[in-house]
Amino acid sequence: MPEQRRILRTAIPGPQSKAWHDRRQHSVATGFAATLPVYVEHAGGGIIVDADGNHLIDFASGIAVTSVGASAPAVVSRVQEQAARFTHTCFMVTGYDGFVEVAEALNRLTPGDHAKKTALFTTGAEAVENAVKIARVATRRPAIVVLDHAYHGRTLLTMSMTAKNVPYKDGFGPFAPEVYRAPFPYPYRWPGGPEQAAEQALDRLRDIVTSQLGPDRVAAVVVEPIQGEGGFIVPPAGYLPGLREFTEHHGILLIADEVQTGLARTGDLFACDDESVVPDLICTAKALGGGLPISAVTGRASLMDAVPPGGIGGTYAGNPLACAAALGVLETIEQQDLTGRARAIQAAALPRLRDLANRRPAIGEARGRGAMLAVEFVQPGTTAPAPELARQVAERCHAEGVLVLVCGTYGNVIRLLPPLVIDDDLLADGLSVLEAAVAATDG
Ligand code: PLZ
Repeated sequence: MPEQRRILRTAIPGPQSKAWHDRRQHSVATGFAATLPVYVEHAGGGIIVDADGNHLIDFASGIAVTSVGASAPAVVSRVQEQAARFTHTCFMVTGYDGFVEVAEALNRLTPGDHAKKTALFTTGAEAVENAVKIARVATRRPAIVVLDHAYHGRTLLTMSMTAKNVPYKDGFGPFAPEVYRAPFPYPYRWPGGPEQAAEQALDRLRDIVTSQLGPDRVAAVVVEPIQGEGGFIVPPAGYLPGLREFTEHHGILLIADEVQTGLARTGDLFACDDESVVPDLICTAKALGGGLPISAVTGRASLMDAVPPGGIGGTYAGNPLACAAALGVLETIEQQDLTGRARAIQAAALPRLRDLANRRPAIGEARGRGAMLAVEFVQPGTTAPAPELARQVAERCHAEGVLVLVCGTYGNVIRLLPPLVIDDDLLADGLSVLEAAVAATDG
């Protein structure tokens, strides 16, 4: 594991990274964004080492993927062992132990103690898309309800389910049909104030479903229990249980997209656990594979088995290397109590972010749960989004060797997603850099 200390040897990016970036400009499609154009040499714990030997503090985890670290010993050794046994068979052709073991583990660990089954895939979008396919077959209903600020992926269906136009949808239509949208209770921006958000958002959704769509045409409501790309929006207490109650009453499935929130990130194994909400289907990806591409749909056995053999699958779905990695991830989460570690990160960081929000008028709100934390930038004295300020603060952090990501429907939220294994000193150092960057930027 690289030395767990922020070290700047060159400007960021340094000459080696710049050379790689130059080659990239000539060879890689411009459609891929580049948050910070450094090129990575190795990574582990809370540190990313770039091609110039700079040690950057990782507050991104490759977008909530490397929760156990980018080179966790249990992941590395299991993947090495599996690679030497065999790399691929295609599970639809001939089976292997790892796929079954990951399915068993997810059936056991996901919310609810009913009979469950699991289907493995490769990406988060694929999990969400398959959850919709399963829900439509199981209910024989066409319509899907999604929410404002939602992010579900970049495939045609999941892009259609995603809320934000630029950059995800602009020019890529026409979109998939039978996708309808209801408000998400965004406490900071709810017109009636945060106390009203849960009940009023539920009222609108109930009205859309009953008076516009017809409940018996709606297969599922798909919800991120804490919204990720949309701005780390935590719904008020009562919203998710209210959604559960309403959907259940109408035989509408509740699909939790826990692609970003799942696997210990929020201080519980799943964000739904916080209010003991039991979805019918739950989508996981990202942290599940610790960096190897794997995703899953886990749900009620009766629903999962509504699809006949051959109806779902994929060449690489539940690839053996990715399954080996997932077993290493689950082992690491348990052995190192990473749910507890996520709560400890919240305890150390959220008070500092709240204090910063109190001191700096350009921060409208600090929020989040576990190691999924954020600050939202506004024009001082208003709630008008300040995306330019968020971008400048992020750039300063990058220049000082702290990798943060910007998100939000309005591009004005800086989010912190450190690996759960980051040590206390690195976390504290990274937060100090962020605090200084805000102070230097917001005038
Ligand atoms: N559902 C809740 O957060 C992926 C997107 C990065 P894939 N979020 C990162 C980008 O700009 O492409 C995500 C998510 C939620 C689904 C997905 C999609 O997961 O593995 O990227 O397909």
